[in-house]
Parts: sequence; C-alpha cells; structure tokens
Amino acid sequence: MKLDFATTSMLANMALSEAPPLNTLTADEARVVFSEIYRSMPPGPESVGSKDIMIGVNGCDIRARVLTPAGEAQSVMIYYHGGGWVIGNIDDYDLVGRHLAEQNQAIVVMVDYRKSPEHKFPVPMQDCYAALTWVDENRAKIGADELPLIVAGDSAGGNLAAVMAQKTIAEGGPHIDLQVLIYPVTDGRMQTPSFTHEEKQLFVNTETMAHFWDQYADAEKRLEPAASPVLADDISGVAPAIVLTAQYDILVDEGKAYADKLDAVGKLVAYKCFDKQMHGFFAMPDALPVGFEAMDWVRREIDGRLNPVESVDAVIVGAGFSGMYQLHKLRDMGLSVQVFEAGDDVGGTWYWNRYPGARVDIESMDYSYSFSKELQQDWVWSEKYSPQPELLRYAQHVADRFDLKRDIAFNTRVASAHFDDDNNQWMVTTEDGRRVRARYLVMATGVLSAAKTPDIAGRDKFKGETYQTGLWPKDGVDFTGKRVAVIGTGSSAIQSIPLIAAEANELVIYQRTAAFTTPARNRPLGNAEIDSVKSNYETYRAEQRLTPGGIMNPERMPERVMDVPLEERQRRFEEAWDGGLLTGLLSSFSDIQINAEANHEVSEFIRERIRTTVKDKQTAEDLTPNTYPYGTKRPCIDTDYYETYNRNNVSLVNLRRTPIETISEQGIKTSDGTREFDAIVYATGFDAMTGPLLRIDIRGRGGKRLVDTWLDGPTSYLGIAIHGFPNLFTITGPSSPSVLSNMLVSIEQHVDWVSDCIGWLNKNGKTLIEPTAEAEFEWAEHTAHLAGMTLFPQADSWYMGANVPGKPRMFLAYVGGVGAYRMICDTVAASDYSGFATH
Ligand code: N01
Repeated sequence: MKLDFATTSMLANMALSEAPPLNTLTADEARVVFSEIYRSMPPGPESVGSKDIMIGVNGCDIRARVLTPAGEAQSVMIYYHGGGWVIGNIDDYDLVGRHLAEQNQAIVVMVDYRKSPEHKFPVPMQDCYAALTWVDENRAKIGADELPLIVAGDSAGGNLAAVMAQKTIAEGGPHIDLQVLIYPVTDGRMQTPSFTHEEKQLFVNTETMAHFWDQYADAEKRLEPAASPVLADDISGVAPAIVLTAQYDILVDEGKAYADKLDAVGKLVAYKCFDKQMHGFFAMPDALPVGFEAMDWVRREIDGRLNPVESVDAVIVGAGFSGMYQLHKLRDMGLSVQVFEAGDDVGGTWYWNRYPGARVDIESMDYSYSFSKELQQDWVWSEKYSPQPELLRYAQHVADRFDLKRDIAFNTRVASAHFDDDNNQWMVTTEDGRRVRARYLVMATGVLSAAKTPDIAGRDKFKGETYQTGLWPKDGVDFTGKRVAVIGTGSSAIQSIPLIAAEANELVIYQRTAAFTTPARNRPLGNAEIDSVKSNYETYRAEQRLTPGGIMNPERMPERVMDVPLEERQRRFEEAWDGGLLTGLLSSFSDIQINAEANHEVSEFIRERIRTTVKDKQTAEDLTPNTYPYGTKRPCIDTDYYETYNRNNVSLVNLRRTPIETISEQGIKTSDGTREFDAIVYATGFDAMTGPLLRIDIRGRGGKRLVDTWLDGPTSYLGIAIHGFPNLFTITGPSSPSVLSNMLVSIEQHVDWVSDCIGWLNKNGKTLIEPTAEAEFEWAEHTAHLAGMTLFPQADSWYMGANVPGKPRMFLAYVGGVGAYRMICDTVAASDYSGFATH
C-alpha cells in the first residue's frame, strides 16, 4: 500500500496517541474524540461570513449555519457533514464549510441534523430534507435568490445528500441542480469487494462501519433506498452528480457503484478516485493537503457544470495579425477554433495605437501578409510607410476576405487559461465568464500590447484630459488651442510630437532618455515601384524570409567601420541617413551592433545631425543621446522630429536635470516648478514581450503558474513553447527574433510552424507536445550567448526589461536573425520535434 506521506504521518500519530477505535467508544465519547481532531486544525477562511439559524422540524428545532463568501455568490450548497450519522457537528465542520464557501463562491448551509443512536433513521434524513426545503423556501433571507442549488456531503453526509436528490424527486420538492457526493455510504449491505480488502481498512474499517450502521438504522430498514440509495430502482430523475472516492477506503466500491448507476442513467458529471488517499481526507484539508486538491477538483467540476463549457480544438488569444493568420491556418486544417479579442475589431497593434502620426516603420510592401498570392497582388499600399488607418483597413479587409470574424469573440478579454491535467486540455476563461476547453492554446497576444502606466506620484489627480499612445481613443483627439504635455520620447512620442505640435497651442515634452531617430523620408508609393515588387513578389518574399531582419532593404554591408577610410564612412552614413530606412545606418557596416568603437562613429554622426538641426543649443544638447550605443534601444524613424523643437510653441524638459516630482490637478511639477496643462499624453511604452502573457492567469501542468515559472525571466524553447505548459504556443514569444525583425515575417513563420506542428501531432495520433527542460535550458544558453556578443545589454531598454520596475533584466529576443532562426525551427520540426516530448 502506498499512502501519501501526510496520510501515513497522520495514521502514525493516531497509532501513537493510542486512541481507542471509535466503535469501542460510546457515542458521546466518540463525539469528543472527533471534535478534538477538528479543533486541532486551523480555522477556515475568515473572509467567509457566518450566521447560525434554527430550522423547525416536526416541532423540534435543528441548528444550521449559513456561511457566506466575500463577493457575489454563484450557488447555494447545502452540506451534510460526515461522521457515521453518529458523530460530528457543524462546529467541527465549520472549517470545511468555510473552505467550500470560499472556493466555490457558494453560500454554504451546514446542517446539524440530529444524530443516532439517540435519533435513528429516518430522523436524521428527515432533518436533512427539512433543511433542504427551508433553504429553498427562504432563499431571499440568505441571499440565495435565483442561485443554483447544490446538495453535498461526505461519507454519511454523502449518503444523506444522495438520498435528498432522490427524495426531492419522489416528493416533488425543491429543484436540485447538482449533487456532490464525497466517498458516500450508499449500500447498507456492506458487501462490496472493498470491504474485504485488508489494505482498505484504514481510519474507517468494516467494524466501524458496521457499528455506525447499527447505530443508524435497524437491519430491516437499512435496505430502503432512503438509507441505501444505490438500491433505488429508478434514479433517472435525480440531479447530475459529482462523485469522489478514495483509493484506500472500504467505501470506494459503493461510491463507484453509485457513480456507475448515475452514469447508466446519464446523470454522472464527473467521477474521480483519489489515489493514495484514505476515507476522510477531503474533510481534513489542513492536515492532509490533498484535501485542498480534492476541493479544487470539486470546484472545477461544479464550475464546469453550472457555467457550461464550450469545446473547440484550439483557442487563440488575440486578433491582431498573428491571431488572424493563425485562425485562417487552423480552420483550413479542419480544426474548430475560437479567437478571443479584447478590442471590438481586428488589427491588434493597429487597432489600439491610433495616436496622431502612428505608422509602420518597416516598408509596407514588406510589412504585409505573404500567405495569399491573391491578397498580396490585390492590395495596394499608398505610402512607403502606411499610416495606422490604412493598416487597420488592411486588417479588416483580410478578416472579411477570409471570413475570419465569425470565429472571433470581440470585446472579450481572456482572464485565465489553466491546463487540466486530467483531460490534457486547456480551460480558457474570459473576464465575462465564458469558458472554453481546447486541446491547443495559441497566445497571439502581441509583444507590445500591454501599455505601461507610469508610476508617477499624483497621476490620478490631474483634472485635465489624459491619453496613452497605446490606448488611444477611437474618435481621435483634438488638441487645437490646448496646452499639452507629452511624457516619453520613444517611437510613439517621436511620431506623434510633430503632429500634436502643429495643433496644440503649447507643447511641452518631458524626456527621461533622449532617443536616436533618423528621417523616415516617407512618401507616396509610385505605381512603377509597386508593380516591380509585385511582378516578382514570390521570389521577393522567399528572399525576405532568409534575411536577418525579414526585410529586403537595406542590404547589410560586410565591411567593418574602422576598416574603411573616414570619407567612405561618412559617405555611407550620409547615404543611409538620406535613405530613410529603420536599419539603414545599422546595416551600413557589419559591426555597428557588436563593436563599441564602430558604434561610437555612427552615434556621433547622428549626434552631429541633431546639433545642426535643432537651433537652441541647450535643447539640442538635451536631445542628444549619450548614455547608450545607437541601436541598443530600438531605433526610431521620424518625420520632422528634431525640426519640431525649432517651433515657438514647443519646449523640452530634460528629466535627468529636473525630474518630475508630482502630477497635480493642474499640471506637472518638476524640481524647477509647475507647468499647467489641458492634456497630458503618456507615451511611456509597454511591458514588452512578457507583459501581454503574464497579465493573463496562465497555469500549466500541476497548476504551475506562468508568473512563478518566469519569476527570474521568461524561459522557453525557440520562443514558441514553454516547459510545463503543454500544447501552448506563443507567437513571436520571448527569445524568438520577434521585435528585432519585420513582425509580419516572424508572425507568418511562427504560425506556419505551429500549424505544421499541430498537423504532425494529428497525423501521428499524438495529442500532447511540450519542450523538455533540457532543450529549454540549451535554448536559453544559446540566446543569452548570442545577445552577450552584442552591445544590446549596455542599454536600459525595453528589450532588456529595464523599463518596468522589478522586471528581471535579460535580453528578450533572439539576435541570430530570422533566416538562421527559421532554419533552426525547420530542423527541429524535420527531426520529429527534437527537444520536445510528444505523447
Ligand atoms: O515606448 P518606448 P514607445 N517618466 O518604451 C519614457 C514599437 N513602436 O511606445 O527611455 C518619464 O520606446 C521612456 O523613457 P526611458 C517600437 O518597437 C513602433 O514609444 O525609459 N518618462 C521612453 O522615452 C518601439 O520601440 C512604432 O528613460 C518615462 C518612453 O517613455 C516600441 O513600440 C511606433 C517614464 C517610452 O518609449 C515602444 O515604443 C511606436 C516615466 N515614468 C512604437 N516611463 C512604429 O512602427 C517611461 N518613460 C513606428
């Protein structure tokens, strides 16, 4: 016999205490011993409210306790405690009731039915029925109007609960929604095989059980269904049931027999036999921690029954470019798919980031889907860098073209995703209570979608308007004639500042770290250049996928900076400056991101441009970045950013010299005084890469939380999958090229890989895939090693998690380039998913 450790220790303690067997004691003595066991355990949760009431039964009053959970109750549960109909009471069981109330958000009514032998069958059973009727008739009094009604109990209480479910049908009594039977006594004959197993004679043995039956019911009455519910002829009308048994319990077979009987009439919701457990474990959760596990199982099953669960093959979280393509792919493979999207439309990044000037900084002909030849031929981009409204229209067009919206639930934010070890499925719950089971869970939540609220004192006091670039109002904002502050100078600020400056009466920019930005040189796209790409789009895309950044322009030059003469350096830098490409300067030589001296040259080039563009010397100095190498924070490209500081209505506050102290009702107070504003714009960035995943309560195998798993930083294999989280895929997740690349190329590569992987699992009759801890470790070493060869770790960037206080500092993306990365992923797939365990 292999009992779990806690149970063995408890039995050893009981043996040492030399307490006599319960059946050798008088009822009163046994009650004292039982109460002492419970009194030695910690009380249940204090947040649960408690009120004792009296219920009249045939001229006699019985006590009941109403336990009310904090927050809104979801059900009312009448609970009949165990103790062989002889011992136990609602004071002993108070802690059990409290845990049940808290865990299930249930109003729990504990019933102190009269005990045997003083009150023999049918009195205890009649008390229980009177309590059931009273609760149903007095729902308003206990705040249980309209709530589903559950009857529950353990051991002899399980017997009573099962009998209640039958009796109420026979007598046309209260409607019961669910019965929860914990190792119930169901058969007065005591002849099931488990009664003959020596190893099951623990805690409650054959002698004890015979003793309890003798106390409870005379021999001729025991076999009535109202005492032995398994002997009822017809139970087809009873409420659906959840039945739990314990492996080392003489009652295990009669519990199972009743579950089978319920199953035969289609009433069994769930049955579980808890391995290595003995009778009584459920009601002693503090002494036997598996009791909590059992309560949690019961909670999930109740939840599943009361809030119906939908079932699909795959759930996708997010309907941005990743989620949309993933939906299209999986649906094409014949899978049923449910997408959840927090916004009211598709588009992801391009749905939320509607701030003035928002536009892509990768060339549009590159930053678009390649999976459909017809789509890429039909769609016409109007500008070199498409503005946000056009990108959103594109997303909407794709959604319509591929009929995606029918499987997307909009305005629906996912609250949690828990892996159910019993069924090997994910249970996804939305904030509005929808629950969906799925074999596969694809997190297409984006990498820059958890907008960061800056922790600035007094932030909520400001009486004017406040905006966040990453959560911009749909109807836009009119800054005309207003005094506006922008906090932050990253890409979003750099794009929006020139447009806000053109509208506002006065604009003050609060800068903590100066950014490097170069001109975007945006322009309308000519037909000829569009046609030239489109006439060769397939080859263009194929080549694009093998480049380091997933973009065709510019080509990375092989020379090192210091190996070429000064004039050549200057010429290349100027050419790149004029070219208006995000990585123009970075690609002008091979060593800018790995060699500090080389980087210094290009950084100086940009600094000089700032000094010559910005007229006010102090402003130019303040705008000049000099605390990190160029490219180690994400580069920005702009339209008239530095020029904007030459406007009379624009000024810069350097927070390194004069930090923000507080935000007041009227404006912003720095160490050199207060400025008043009508509006404050927070362009303060995102909790990048990990934020979108960690804000969802994701729990993997054994209930392990992703937040705990990633306490020291994200771990994954290939940035796609996480050890301990089977069948969960992260599109462009941490430690994949992701933000260092053209996102559309990385998104398509991940979606294709994930879809192929699911196809392979299906084809090979497998249902589970999960990376091994070793593969994950090796991938972490590889990615960290590569990042360590670059200058990236030198900056306090969001790439490093440095922009979120307390976030572990590590480089969050794969620097080896999308081409090399794709080959690694393809090799893994071709070798039957090496590094993954599959079942
Ligand atoms: O955010 P950011 P973003 N007090 O983190 C400052 C992509 N994107 O939304 O650097 C004062 O870059 C912060 O200062 P510091 C792109 O990948 C793409 O602009 O932390 N200041 C910084 O100046 C980009 O990199 C596009 O010292 C505070 C700014 O706020 C990423 O999204 C367009 C502060 C945040 O800059 C993020 O860009 C837009 C505080 N408490 C975005 N907290 C294109 O495609 C933060 N800051 C063109």
